[in-house]
Amino acid sequence: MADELVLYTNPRSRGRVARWMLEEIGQPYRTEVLYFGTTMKAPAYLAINPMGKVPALKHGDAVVTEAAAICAYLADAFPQAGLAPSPGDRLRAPYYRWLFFGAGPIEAAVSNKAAGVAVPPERERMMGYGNIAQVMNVLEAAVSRGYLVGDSFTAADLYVGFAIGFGLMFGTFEKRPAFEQYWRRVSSRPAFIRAKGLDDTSAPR
Ligand SMILES: N[C@@H](CCC(=O)N[C@@H](CS)C(=O)NCC(=O)O)C(=O)O
Repeated sequence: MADELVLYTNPRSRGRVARWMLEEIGQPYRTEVLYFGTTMKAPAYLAINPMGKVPALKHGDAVVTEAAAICAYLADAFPQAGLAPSPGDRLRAPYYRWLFFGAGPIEAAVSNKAAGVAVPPERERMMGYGNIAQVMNVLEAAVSRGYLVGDSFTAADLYVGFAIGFGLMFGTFEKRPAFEQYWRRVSSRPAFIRAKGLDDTSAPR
C-alpha cells in the first residue's frame, strides 16, 4: 500500500497552497485542520512542526514543512504529474530560481509591507530583496513571459502564483495587468478550483 499523505492545515492559511499542490498531484490525501493558538501550538502538532505553524505534510513517516518545500517535495515525489523539470534538466535552474525567489524575496518583501516595516534606503543592500519595487518589477517581467519555467506550468508557478493571487486580494500586490493576467491563467486550473472549493467549505467558524 502506498504511504499515506496527510495535510496539516487551516483553510485560512498558507495551507491553501499545499492543498492546491495536492490537488494537482491527484493522489489521495487526508486533511487535519489545526486551529490558530490552540491545536496548532499543542504538543501533538509541535512534534510535527516545532514552529507551530501550518502547513505541514506527512508522507508515510517523512515530514515536510514550509509551503514551498511541500510543493517541491510533492512535485519530485510524484513526477508523473509533470510539475517539475527532471533532476539534471537545465530547466531545473529557473525552477529553483523562482521557487526560492518566491519563498525568499517575495515573501519577505510582502510580509514587511503588510507589517508596515520600512527599510531605510541605506539598509537595502543587506536585505535579500533590496526593495519591494525592485521585487515587483522583476516578477512582472518574469510572469509576462507566460510561465516561469519553460513553456509549461510547474510548482514554481503554483507557489509564486498563489503569492500573487493572495497579494492582489489583500492589497500587498499592485494591480498590474501582468499580475492580473497571470493570476487569471493559473487560477483557472481545475486543481486550484477544487482546492479552493474544499478550503472554502471547510473554513472553521
Ligand atoms: N514559512 C512558513 C510560514 C507558515 C505560516 O506562517 N503559517 C501561518 C498561517 S498562514 C501560521 O501557521 N500561523 C500560526 C502561528 O504562527 O501561530 C511557510 O511558508 O509554510
